[in-house]
Amino acid sequence: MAADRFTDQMQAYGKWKSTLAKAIINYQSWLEKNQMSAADLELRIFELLEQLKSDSLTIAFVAEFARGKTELINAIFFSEYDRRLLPSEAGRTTMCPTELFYDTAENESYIRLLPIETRLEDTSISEHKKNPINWTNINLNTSSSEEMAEAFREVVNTKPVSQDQAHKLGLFDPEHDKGHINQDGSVDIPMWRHALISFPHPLLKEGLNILDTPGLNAMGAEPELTLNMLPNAQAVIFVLAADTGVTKSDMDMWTHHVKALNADARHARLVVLNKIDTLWDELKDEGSINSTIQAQCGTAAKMLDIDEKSVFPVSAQKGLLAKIRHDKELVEKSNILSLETILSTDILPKKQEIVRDNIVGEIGSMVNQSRDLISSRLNDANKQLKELQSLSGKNEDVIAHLLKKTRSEQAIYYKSVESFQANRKLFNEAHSELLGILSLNELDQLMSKTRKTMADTWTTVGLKNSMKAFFEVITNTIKQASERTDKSNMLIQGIYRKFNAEHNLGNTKPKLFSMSKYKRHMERLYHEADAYRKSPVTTMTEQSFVIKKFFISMVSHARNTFFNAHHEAETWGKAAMSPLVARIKEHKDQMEKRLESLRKINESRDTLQSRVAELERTAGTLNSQLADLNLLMDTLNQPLDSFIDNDSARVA
Ligand SMILES: Nc1nc2c(ncn2[C@@H]2O[C@H](COP(=O)(O)OP(=O)(O)O)[C@@H](O)[C@H]2O)c(=O)[nH]1
Ligand SMILES: [Mg+2]
Repeated sequence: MAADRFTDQMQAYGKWKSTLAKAIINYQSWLEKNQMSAADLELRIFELLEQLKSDSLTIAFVAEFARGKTELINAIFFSEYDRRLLPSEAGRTTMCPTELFYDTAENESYIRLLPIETRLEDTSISEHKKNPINWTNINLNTSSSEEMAEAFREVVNTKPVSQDQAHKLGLFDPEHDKGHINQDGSVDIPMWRHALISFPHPLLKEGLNILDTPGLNAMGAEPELTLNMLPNAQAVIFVLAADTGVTKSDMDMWTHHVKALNADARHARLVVLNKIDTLWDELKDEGSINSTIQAQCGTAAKMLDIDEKSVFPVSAQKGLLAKIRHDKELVEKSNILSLETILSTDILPKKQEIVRDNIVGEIGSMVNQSRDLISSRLNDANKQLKELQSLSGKNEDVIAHLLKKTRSEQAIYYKSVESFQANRKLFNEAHSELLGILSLNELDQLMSKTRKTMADTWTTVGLKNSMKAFFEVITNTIKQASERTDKSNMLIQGIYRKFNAEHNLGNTKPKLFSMSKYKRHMERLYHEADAYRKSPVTTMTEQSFVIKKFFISMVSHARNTFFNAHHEAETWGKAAMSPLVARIKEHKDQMEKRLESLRKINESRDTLQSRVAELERTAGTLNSQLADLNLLMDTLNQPLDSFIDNDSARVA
């Protein structure tokens, strides 16, 4: 059934990744075998392999509570358990963000739950994740879907606490939540702040991560969701429900947490209109039902200010039921498959493109570099071969003349290497300046100052001002770093151009550095901070601890961004010159070898024949090395199997 399509695509993607990993390992052994490896190359290859291993695809479901997020997850990913795997129910108790994934480092399947009280601490969820001891662990028996579903119920567990305690945790507003007070005056709150669920489901094993988020209220209280988890997801699925239409809190959710997320083309954002079964009316014909559904999609699109075609009407509940019962007609009617198709035809290829750009791009340029080097060796061997062959039967003068000519060529070459070294120094200086600007020392000072001002400030105006000051410094730092980057890029391009032109070294191009990614990141952070400040949640909870927590995590997020920028700039600076340096060394070795063999031939003419034979052997070896590399390159550029199949299927 076509329902398996997303699963198929995920599997094809997993296969593609393991082929890629194999090719990288082959390259690694090729380098070793041919004595072309170096410590920095080894390290980079190791890092790339690790990156590939930990690659994951995150799909986040975001909406106000009770729109059917969890049911949708059940229907799309977990229908083969023949039951409702994750608890989905009416009411607003599901307030615990849940991550579903497969933890390759652990042998066991588990649910880990972080107690709700940890909200009051400054420790972020990602810090807690490093420390399993802070979590309550439940082992999962994956051989029984009943037992699994039962265990998952713990995630939505609640407990009664005093109104005061609930208020402190940001889970109770005395003005709005009067209706939720129990008879004894207590209030039910969720037991858990965050849930991690790991089990070896085929999709999760392929690297799928699913993030099920709670409603607006809890979203606002967990800055990490807004600042970290959602922006990092490849796809965010925003869910509306046909029975409620677009309410004010849906709009708030959309405006403050989802709308800004689609900042770049690599992150997909889908809008789903769920529960269309509530519009199925047996007294109406199919045509008029469909036009009612379409009209609702249209209204939703207009309110969210998006294209009408981007709203997918589905029924998660009927989709799940139909899949369990293998009721094709109902599956069709629930429209759940069209959503799956989008996931596999839109989101997965995007994800593959990212991996291709990052990993294949880098390893590809390493292979290319090796290829350039081998071709230049081959060129040189062939040139020498011709030279020596033409010497046979010539007198000593000719050889002596050639020797002299080669020596003077060598002298010129050494001169230009000197000028290269001087330029390289200039580049290194510019690069150090760039690293200085991105250095965390200064930034840390600013950050601790900002933290302090924020911690001492209790008014929104005060927080706003310190945030403004903070971003002013950040913007300025990024501006300076961009200028230094431009300068470094220009210098390095000049060096390459000059050397290529002088020595006819082909078209070796340097890798350039760019700050734009980090700039965009900070702009988004600013936007988030601004939206957060205006969010109704912050006034609703009227607790500055929530706001403060938000700004504090925002500051550490900014620090992370600079840390990454610094790291990338550092790695870049180290690697930027290496292709050229390798070519220079190679050229120098070749010249020395050539001189050496001319000298020997000059001493004894017998050497000529054996030297020619040796060069012929060398050329043979180089040719087969080139063939190896070409094969490797083909493997790296291989497209995803089933993407091709789909294309041809579509044409057929
Ligand atoms: N009629 C109908 N009800 C649904 C559908 N999807 C979910 N529900 C119901 O809506 C309620 C909330 O669903 P849930 O998945 O827990 O929503 P969440 O809070 O967004 O995760 C539950 O009672 C579900 O049974 C649907 O497609 N049609
Ligand atoms: Mg839910």
